[in-house]
Amino acid sequence: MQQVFRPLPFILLSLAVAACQTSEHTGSDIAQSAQITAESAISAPVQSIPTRVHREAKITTIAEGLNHPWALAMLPDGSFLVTERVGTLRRISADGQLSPPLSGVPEVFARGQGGLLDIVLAPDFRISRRIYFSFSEPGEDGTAGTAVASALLGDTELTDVKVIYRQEPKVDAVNHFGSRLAFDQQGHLFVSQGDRTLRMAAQALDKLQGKVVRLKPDGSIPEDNPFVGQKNARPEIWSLGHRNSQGLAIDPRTDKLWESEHGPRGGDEINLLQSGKNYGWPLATHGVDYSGRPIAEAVGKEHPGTEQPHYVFDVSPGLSGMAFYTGHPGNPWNDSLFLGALAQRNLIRLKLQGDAIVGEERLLSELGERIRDVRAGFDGNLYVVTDAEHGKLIRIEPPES
Ligand SMILES: [Ca+2]
Repeated sequence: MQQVFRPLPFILLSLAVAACQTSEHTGSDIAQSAQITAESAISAPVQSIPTRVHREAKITTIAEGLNHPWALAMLPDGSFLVTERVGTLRRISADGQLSPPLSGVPEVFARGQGGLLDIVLAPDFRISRRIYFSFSEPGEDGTAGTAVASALLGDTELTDVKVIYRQEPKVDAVNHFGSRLAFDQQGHLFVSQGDRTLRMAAQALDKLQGKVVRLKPDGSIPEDNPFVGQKNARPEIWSLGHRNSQGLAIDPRTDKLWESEHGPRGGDEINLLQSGKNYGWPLATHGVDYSGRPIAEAVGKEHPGTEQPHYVFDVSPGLSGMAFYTGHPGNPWNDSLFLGALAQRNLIRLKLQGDAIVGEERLLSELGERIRDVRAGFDGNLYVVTDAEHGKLIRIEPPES
């Protein structure tokens, strides 16, 4: 059984935001910069990170006034696509101009935690102009299910919109839709989905809730998926036993699939997902019920036949979108995994050595914002969206060594 890695040698860096002021307007005129100066306060020396770091990261609010933005994608021309949970998709120019909502987005179930969720570009986007997005799809009688659509991106509209995957049967529950999307280097599309608060559904191979599924780009099912041909099992399934996964990313160095998920009260997890494996929920969890009582279905932190998390947070940050930052040798943030924290309102940086997590740092705490998504741009910067009624798109220029 895999050892549970706790955030052992902690590196606590306190970030002092010298200034971060934005106006109430949208557009390039509001793009004001704020310097973050970090002074290290080291609790334990770690070889991989210098014991004294002089670093400056620069944050810039590119746009604001977004209605609960959920995900972002950077386009090759430096502009952005941003989903808003209510069901709108906007383009934001590199200098912060917001477009009106693009037409062609399907109707979404914008209740509870549902709505328009993740967005990614097709691997061949520069040629195809195709995008993929996930959403809560309304069904009959108030039911809903996580779904994925692809479409061609135009200047003001989506065309050739195809729903390539949908959770059927739909269920009457408004939370735990997930969801994130990630393409591996072979072009498989992975989709994370929450358990819809129907806990034992996450263990049922004939149900799609609480699963990560693996698809071809047209939505068809790869022949080498682990449960293809198995009776009473859905062939889309890649891994099972997930509670509510709102982070999914491929490590560009290894092509391994990493996933984050919300624990109940405590026990937020990071998992490395492998074909056909069971990640435990609700039979095994490091968290407890919101009441403080044990999870009724849980045997404990471990259960035979299930995988332990690669990394677990005893106190829940509220993990959302995540992104690898690699390929920048010499940069202090090279080989890091970034995760948005909703409940703890900051950005988590996990320092990596191979697959091992060897240090943890919190950024943007002084903003006090729920970080819903984070992406690494092709320009070497990080981008986040903040989940709020007047949410923001923020650029973070990494420190220099
Ligand atoms: Ca688990």
